[in-house]
Amino acid sequence: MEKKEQFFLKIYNLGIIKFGNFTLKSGMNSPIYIDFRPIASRPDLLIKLSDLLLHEVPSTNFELICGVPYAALPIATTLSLRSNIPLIIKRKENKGYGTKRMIEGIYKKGQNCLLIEDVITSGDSLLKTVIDLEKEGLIIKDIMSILDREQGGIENIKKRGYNIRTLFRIGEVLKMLEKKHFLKKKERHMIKFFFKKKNIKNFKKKRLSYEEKKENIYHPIGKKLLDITLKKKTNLIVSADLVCSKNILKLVNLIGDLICGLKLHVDIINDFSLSFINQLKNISIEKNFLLFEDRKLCDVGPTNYLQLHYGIHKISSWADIITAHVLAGSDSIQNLKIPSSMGLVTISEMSSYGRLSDDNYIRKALNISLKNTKVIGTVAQRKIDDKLLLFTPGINFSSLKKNHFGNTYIHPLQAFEKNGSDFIIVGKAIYESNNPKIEAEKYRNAGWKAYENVLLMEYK
Ligand code: 5BU
Repeated sequence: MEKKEQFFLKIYNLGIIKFGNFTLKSGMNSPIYIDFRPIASRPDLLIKLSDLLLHEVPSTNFELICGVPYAALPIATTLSLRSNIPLIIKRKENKGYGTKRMIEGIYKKGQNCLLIEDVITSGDSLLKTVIDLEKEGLIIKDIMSILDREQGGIENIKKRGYNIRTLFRIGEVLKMLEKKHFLKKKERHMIKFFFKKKNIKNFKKKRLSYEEKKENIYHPIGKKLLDITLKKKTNLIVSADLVCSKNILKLVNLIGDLICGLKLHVDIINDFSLSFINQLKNISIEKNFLLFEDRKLCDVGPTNYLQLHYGIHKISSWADIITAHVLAGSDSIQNLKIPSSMGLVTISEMSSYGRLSDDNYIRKALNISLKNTKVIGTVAQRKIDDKLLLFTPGINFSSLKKNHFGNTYIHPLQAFEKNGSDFIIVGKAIYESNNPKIEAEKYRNAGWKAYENVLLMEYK
């Protein structure tokens, strides 16, 4: 233990633990951020670390070593060099050209592979790697992590039948750092807070109610959408992807009472006119829902500005919400002169099959969204910061529709439970059905039930 302690104090001095307010990959907030990457620049410490890991591996019955990308790569490499056991490299995403392999190196199906993870929180990203390796026919029995944040990850992995061990546990190391007077007063305070939170539901991020969300959202349109949702008890936005204005009006008359928003693609409407929009606007006021133009602005700022305010659609004159990609960077949505009565919904991660956005892009898109005061929320397929509303398209009850015409579909329950959605967006499943009203009722009820279930589940 002494040896391990000494070692930890050395790596601590490299700045591997940071104190502040961080959002982790899983979407959880944390006052502590741990990053082992600086060790890559210290060969002496890398060697010590891999020797400690080798000493504690659950068994020595493995023929390959693999690190969870990217932080564990240099550590796994050193382990391979120290033990003379071959390394394989797991890619985060396939390179899209050449062999398109997800795993590089020499290996055979049926070989036993030791997996190395740096920090384990929920265990979700570790499980993704395990699944990818197993898909290649490799056998994963043993997993070694450097530090366990003690937030349920180890139990989660063990439950699935893997042997997992960790070199350090957050509780132990923080206590040790305190004992050795390595921590400042403020840091000690943060740790106390950390432990308090940790005892509640494994520090799991709880789902905020719509009422609580309202406190977090400053934009009037964001608040208005939440008010409507609460009043009408519906988080359903219907996507009326119809090409004839008469049919849109017909649909809206049927389902207007059941929705908090109506999503349009005005550029697909054959007989678009501002008088049609006026009629729609009147119904939206009468039935109390917002008009959501899914324009997906995606150009440089000045062009986005023109597309928003001019042309035959004059979107800014009637839409309550408009969507925009942030592919062109934060400035592209900065000076759009959006009316104060209109909110922006960014697209951080589409629901489409084979979407190109990776974790890095999504993180940057979410950051841009958080910093822009016009943005009320975003489209993403994961949990996001509570200061944004989360819109989820690609909703269908039927599992047969999992991958249909390039879109992927999930059940409303999954949207709320897994992704932390606030609003479900449903198109074809409603407007193509024989009875859109009944179908809209079903989706409305399912969306609301899913929301209530998640509230209960996490408030336990
Ligand atoms: P569907 O019929 O339920 O598949 O309709 C989904 C709607 O949401 C459709 O208008 C799409 O253009 C829109 N959409 C989507 O499907 N996925 C996304 O990531 C985004 C929008 Br952003």
